[in-house]
Amino acid sequence: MAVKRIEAEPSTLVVELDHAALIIIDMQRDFLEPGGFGETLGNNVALLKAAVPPLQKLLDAARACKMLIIHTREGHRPDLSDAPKHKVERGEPSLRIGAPGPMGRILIRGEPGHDIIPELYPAPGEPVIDKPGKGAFYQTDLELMLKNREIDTLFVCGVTTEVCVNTTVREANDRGFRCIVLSDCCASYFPEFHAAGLAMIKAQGGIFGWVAASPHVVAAMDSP
Ligand code: C5J
Repeated sequence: MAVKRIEAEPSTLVVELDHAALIIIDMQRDFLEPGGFGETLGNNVALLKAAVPPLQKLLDAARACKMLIIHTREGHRPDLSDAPKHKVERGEPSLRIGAPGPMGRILIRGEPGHDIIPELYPAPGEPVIDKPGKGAFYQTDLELMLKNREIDTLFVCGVTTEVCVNTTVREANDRGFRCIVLSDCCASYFPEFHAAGLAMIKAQGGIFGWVAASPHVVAAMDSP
């Protein structure tokens, strides 16, 4: 696979796609569909849907160029033994993590709401990382998987920009990975947090990483 130039902020990047992976954060029904965790917290889940069409194109391009694609899901064991007390005890008791909802128990592994939305469903062989926290590196084997495949650059997208995407990018940056966040393939329930989340990543010469619009990345993946 060739070395590609990618238009990004704060600077253009040269990326060896063989050493890059696409990390899709938490595109789960619980965050994107009515009746899930996101909505129980009082959010308008429709705001997250804008990221789905560009992400579908990006996913197709990454699959076509045989890039490593990793999906993540935030959630907990049914007995909540991996869920911190102070995470569970937030909000209205009937709407908390583990409470029954229209898509099963909220944010519990194995429940329909915990799964990835059909539009972006993992293909056979694409790893899915189940994470108990906001960051995809915390208490998971993601770092080992990336190092074993000699990955040094991560294209990061998903929801929400300022929570799980930002936390993962910060964790990755401290572990030596170069992150490129796809601005139109991320979303937030709060448009101003989306903008601030991206601004914080690329500020100060790219203090946590780079930000690019997905058409630039798709073009790089598509070019021979
Ligand atoms: C949140 C996430 N927002 N995936 N999770 O609780 O960003």
